[in-house]
Amino acid sequence: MSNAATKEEQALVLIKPDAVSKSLTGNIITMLDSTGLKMVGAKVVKVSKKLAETHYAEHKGKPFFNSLIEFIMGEKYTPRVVAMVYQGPNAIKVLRKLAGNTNPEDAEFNTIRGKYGRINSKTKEFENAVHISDSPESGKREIALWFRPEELVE
Ligand code: FUP
Repeated sequence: MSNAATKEEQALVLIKPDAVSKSLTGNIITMLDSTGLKMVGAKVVKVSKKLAETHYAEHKGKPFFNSLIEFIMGEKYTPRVVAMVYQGPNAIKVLRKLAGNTNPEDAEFNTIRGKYGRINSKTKEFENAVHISDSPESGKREIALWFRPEELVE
C-alpha cells in the first residue's frame, strides 16, 4: 500500500563550490544528517561541461545559464563539488525545506542557504551553497547522471 506520508525517496544533494571553498562541507553534512535521512552515496566531483549542462538542462536559454554552468564547474572558486545521495521518507520535501529559498537573501536563517548563502555583490549571482533535487523524478534523473548504481549503499 502506498502512503504519501511515508514515501521512501532518494534525492541528489550537491555541496557547491562556494560552500566547499568556505570549508562548510562538514557543517552542511551535520545539518543534512540531523534530518534523520540516510546518506547512501558521497564523493568529490570535478564537474565536466557535459555533466553541468545536462544537470541544468531545464535552465538552458535563461540569462543565468552560462554563469550557472561556470559556477558548478568551479571556474569561480574551487572545482570541487561534494555529491551525495540522501534517502528516506519524503526526502525531497525534508531536504528542500532544510535548504531554504533558492534566493539566499529570501531564505530563512535556520536553513542551509539562509546561514551560508549570499548574492555575490559583484556578479549578482546566487551563491546558494547546495543543490537538492526538486522532485522524485528529477532525483532519479540526477542520481543517474552523477552516480553509478554500485556507488550507492542502501
Ligand atoms: P533550486 O531548485 O532551489 O536549486 O533552484 P532552481 O533549480 O530554480 O535554480 C538552480 C540554480 O540556478 C540556483 F541554484 C541558482 C540559479 N538561479 C539564479 O542564479 N537565478 C535565478 O533567478 C534562479 C536560479
